Amino acid sequence: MSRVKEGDYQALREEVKKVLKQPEYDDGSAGPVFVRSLRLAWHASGNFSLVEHNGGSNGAGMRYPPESVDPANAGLHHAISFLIPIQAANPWISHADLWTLAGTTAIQAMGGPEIPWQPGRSDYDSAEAAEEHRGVVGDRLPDGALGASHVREVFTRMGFSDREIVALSGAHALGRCHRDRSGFDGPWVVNPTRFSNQYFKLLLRPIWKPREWDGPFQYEATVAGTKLMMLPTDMALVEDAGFKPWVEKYAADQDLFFKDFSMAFGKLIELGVDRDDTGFARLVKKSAEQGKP
Ligand code: HIF
Repeated sequence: MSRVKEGDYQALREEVKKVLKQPEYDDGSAGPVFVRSLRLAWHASGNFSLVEHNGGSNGAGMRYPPESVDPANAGLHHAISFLIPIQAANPWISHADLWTLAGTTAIQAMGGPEIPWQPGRSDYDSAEAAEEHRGVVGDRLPDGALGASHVREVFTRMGFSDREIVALSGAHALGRCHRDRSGFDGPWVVNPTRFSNQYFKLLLRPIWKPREWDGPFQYEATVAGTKLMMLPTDMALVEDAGFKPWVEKYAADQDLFFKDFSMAFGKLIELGVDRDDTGFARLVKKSAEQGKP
């Protein structure tokens, strides 16, 4: 990996693009796991709570226990290992910035929209990570086995509307579930390395049946010879009266989906990032100080 000039994020995006192609891995691309790692980015953002004002993508606490050993994050070490050479050659960028940059670069490289991104996130050390996430990991991250009220609760807590929740869920056009990670199995769409509105089109088709197997409850259908899947949380989007109209709109209008996804995802990766006037992101202060008047 090459070292690029400090602050040259465009050059760093090119470095990320070089590691996207991984012929031996999954469907041949590191892109989907980078995006899920927007649980490294998202993930880190995904356990953010507006109420308690901690978690979020600032800090990159995912590198340390308890988050690094949280089963909800299983498999994300793949994303970390693909990014290590870039981080090693460019120690000037924080992990939290690199992970968010990698995820957004991957989405665009796979045919998706450009996502607004700015640098400035700082990393925690291991003690800060443990303190920041004490008692909050696990119950914050969404559980794919649950229904619409769970999805709405998790995302409303992060400040997202029904429209934004449905748009974000379109990320499941990428990648797949792995038996040895979540217990679920299979991709959502036929071409899981191409960002598109396929996921919404498929959700609306009356093809989904409960899968009969020894794994966790999920739906399955065979399309163009490929076995596809939906999680209960995916199916919840067409079962809920607040979510379904957005599934229909995004299935009919890919441009609208791309526009809404870009805004919602841009918002997701800014959660928990407090910027000062210069754009530098401070670590969010912890409960001890928050409790003071
Ligand atoms: Fe996912 N998601 N996600 N997801 N996700 C999985 C995989 C991916 C949920 C559950 C799962 C979002 C929200 C939710 C991606 C992107 C995003 C897996 C399978 C599960 C179970 C993991 C495995 O077995 O490897 C739930 C319940 C969500 C809330 C509704 C995000 C929208 C905000 C955050 C999002 O961007 C991607 C990409 C993958 C594929 C990863 C891969 O390794 O291929």
